[in-house]
Amino acid sequence: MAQKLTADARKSALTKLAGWSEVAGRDAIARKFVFKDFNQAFGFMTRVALVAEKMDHHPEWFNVYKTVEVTLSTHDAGGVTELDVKLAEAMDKLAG
Ligand code: H2B
Repeated sequence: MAQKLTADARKSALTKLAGWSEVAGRDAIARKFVFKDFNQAFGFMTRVALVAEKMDHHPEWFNVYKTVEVTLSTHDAGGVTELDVKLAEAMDKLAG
């Protein structure tokens, strides 16, 4: 099972993930993506869903129109692991 990152490792990973930040009061990272319109936002979610399913690692997310708010945490580990960092990187790439 993926191991929870130490606070230092999490902070260090975040320096390479532009736009992502720690969630207050929870061992998780979050980013808000804002697209041009709903079509772009939903297309992003569809592409991420395919990656997430392949990774067997899934985001918590909330969509309103062109905004997608994402929280990543590894539920099985009770905090942020390398899987969350990998999924965050994939999301950044897919967001363009
Ligand atoms: N996604 C996330 N974010 N955390 C998990 O611990 C997790 C997951 N576990 N997707 C996976 C599915 C697990 O429940 C299945 C059984 O592999």
